[in-house]
Amino acid sequence: MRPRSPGGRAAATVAVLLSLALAAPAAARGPGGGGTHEYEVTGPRTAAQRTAVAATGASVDSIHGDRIVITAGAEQADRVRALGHRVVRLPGPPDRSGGRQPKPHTFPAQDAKYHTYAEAMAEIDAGIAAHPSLMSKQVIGRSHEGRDIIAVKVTSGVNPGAAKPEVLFTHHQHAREHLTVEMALYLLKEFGKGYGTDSRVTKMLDNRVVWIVPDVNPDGGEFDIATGSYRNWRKNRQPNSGSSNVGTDLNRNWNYKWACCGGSSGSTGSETYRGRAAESAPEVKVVADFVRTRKIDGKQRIKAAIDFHTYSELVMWPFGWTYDDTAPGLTQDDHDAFAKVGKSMAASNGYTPEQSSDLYITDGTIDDWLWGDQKIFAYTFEMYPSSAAQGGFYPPASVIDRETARNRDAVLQLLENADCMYRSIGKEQQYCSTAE
Ligand code: 3K0
Ligand code: ZN
Repeated sequence: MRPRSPGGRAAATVAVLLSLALAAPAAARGPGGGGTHEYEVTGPRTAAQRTAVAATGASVDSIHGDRIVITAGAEQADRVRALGHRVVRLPGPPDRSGGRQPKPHTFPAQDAKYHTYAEAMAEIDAGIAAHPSLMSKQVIGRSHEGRDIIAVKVTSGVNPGAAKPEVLFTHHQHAREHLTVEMALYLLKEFGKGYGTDSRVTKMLDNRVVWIVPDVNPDGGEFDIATGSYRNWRKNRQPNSGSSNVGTDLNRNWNYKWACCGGSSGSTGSETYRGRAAESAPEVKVVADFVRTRKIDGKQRIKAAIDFHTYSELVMWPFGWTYDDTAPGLTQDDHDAFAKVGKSMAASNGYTPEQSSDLYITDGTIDDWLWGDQKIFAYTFEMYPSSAAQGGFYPPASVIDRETARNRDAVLQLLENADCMYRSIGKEQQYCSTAE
């Protein structure tokens, strides 16, 4: 989501999408679907201009130079036009049926390698059963529709008495970003396989506690595939009283500077509807409550985090609510440590590193809350692909192995830095000299 490749690739977007989506199903219809579509918008070049586009209630899905892709309803698209931009509707999600009749509640036939909620839970249970001394599962709460939201704890029995620094990985706040669940399953597999065989993994699991929340938005994810074709759904599935519009954007519902700064919407029909209050979405409350339980004797055990999203291939750090690099609660040293480790992770996975607000202003995001409220070094990764032309939110299943493994080194880097993020800027003594 960054103006990093003006020209070539962007210019091809519309043409490739048109060819990709022949026979594509209508986007985001159905109960509370609201008739949203993706549009290519030509014109906005600056973060402020993109923030103005987002302020219409659209979600900004990718950015290439002065061309951006948004998801919006027809009225929001008109408002974007009124800002003076060119707006062209794109085809709906790709048809991956392979010519077969869609089967409700499953991924389309050609994407069967992606895991439904039930399949992901079953795979996780099997992984835990295979590595009972390394992994355990906690049900940390339930989604609006009553699905379990789980956290998997991964750590070895070595150093049992130590307060090991903890690292949190969260996945799938946005329903259509299914690749992020595959990322969680990949990490669990790697940790299971690598403990005792890979020295880096072994060292980390002896000295860290890893928490993986593989599916923050199970209801949204299931809704997205409920017809057997994709619906391009983003939010959760919580009804909004007095409105037929369903859902809250979970990544605008966190309790730090919620609704502060024009980075979310108060309209239920918006893709970035922030909810009626911070933590009004049960899924956000569940994860936030879990994070708060990790504050023990007044000290937050979780030191670092990654929240996985798609797409655009970015590594981002806070804040999203302000364009400024530093702000109350985010010092120059904090910023420098964020940027140093962020750039190093990006060098390993080939993503683009930047502050979240370089894209557009957001408020009520998980990263701003994790840092602003809990002082956890929290990053957002926007995974593959870099553009809509490569599949956007729906990359083919053939890329799952490659694109999850692509983040292996970055994840290990974060684990290695988590005990003292300020070591990365040569300030370990100043910030981490007492036992952390
Ligand atoms: O912190 C952020 O900037 C979040 C970016 C994220 C969002 O919530 O707008 N982008 S996404 O919705 O396309 N995954
Ligand atoms: Zn997302």
